[in-house]
Amino acid sequence: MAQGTLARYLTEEQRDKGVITADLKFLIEIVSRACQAISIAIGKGSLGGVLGEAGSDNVQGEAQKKLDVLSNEILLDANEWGGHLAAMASEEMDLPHTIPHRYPQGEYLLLFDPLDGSSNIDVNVSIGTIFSVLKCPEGADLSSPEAAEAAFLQPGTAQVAAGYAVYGPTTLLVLTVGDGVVVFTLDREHGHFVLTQDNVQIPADTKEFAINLSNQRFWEAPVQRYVAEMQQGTAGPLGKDYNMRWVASMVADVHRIMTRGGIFMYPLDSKMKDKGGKLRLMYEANPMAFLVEQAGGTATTGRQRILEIMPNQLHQRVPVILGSKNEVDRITGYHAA
Ligand code: P6P
Repeated sequence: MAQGTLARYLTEEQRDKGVITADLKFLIEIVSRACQAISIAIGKGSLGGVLGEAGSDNVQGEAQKKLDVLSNEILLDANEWGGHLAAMASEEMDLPHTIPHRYPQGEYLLLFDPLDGSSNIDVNVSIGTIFSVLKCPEGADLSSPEAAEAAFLQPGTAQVAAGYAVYGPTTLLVLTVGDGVVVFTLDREHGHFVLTQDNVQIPADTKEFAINLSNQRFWEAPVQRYVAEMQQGTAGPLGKDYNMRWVASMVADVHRIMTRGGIFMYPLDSKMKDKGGKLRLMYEANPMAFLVEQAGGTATTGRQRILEIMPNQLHQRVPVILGSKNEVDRITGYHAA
């Protein structure tokens, strides 16, 4: 495996393989540096005065943590001057952030959940940053934040890059530019990300599932059936004992699956049927689905491939079932039965 840094990997993808442009290379490097800054802020915890509520709500109506707001500002400030972006969109902002006229505009759209899993911040459990990159359509109307939303409404198959940083015992950056999935570990001493895993492959089978069981009474029949069969273990139709994990931080649960397989489910349930689901399509489901598929896994809503959903609004929510191919195919099959 080529030992090297993020800069070397991106240079090889751009210069040697022509997979990405110089601007996309620059964009990803900028985002990685923002993730380093977020990692440092998180690491300070109480000592940095960054824990607790910010005293405001986000567009989702959720109380914002101080670190949610800080992480969002770090990503906006890091990216708006570079000349590589046409606009940005965030879970923490109702409307897109258009590039101030004092800076040149670029060809890319950056979407992010600046700090996913923030309910875990104050209890010191892993959280993360999720990002997705699209190309801005030719002639898009970016004259105002309201007008700019339309430019983002592209299916997940249009992504040119996606990744997440997971702020755990170590800070990792997991990335795809459409050429497989690679993992970088933050070397805090030298201040850069070092390539520590390339060609990530999710095992097609697993004995581990992730779901919030407290919602069981709200699930649809196919999910009830599938989870019940896993709970029956070797005595049941699946013929094996399963283990369960639920970190309640999508980045942490997905990273476990990227590392050793598993199936993650936040399915549609009667409690939130009118909202369309819990997780957001554009900056949670789509980037994670791109990464999972690039690592040989599958990602559906239970009824359709996530990456093929045509979005109709920026903060749209969708059901998410992703991970080990044979397990995701099974429960997706139950939805079709
Ligand atoms: P619940 C975090 O708020 C998040 O958006 C995902 O990171 C996580 O998978 C999910 O919500 C947890 O939801 O209902 O278990 O708290």
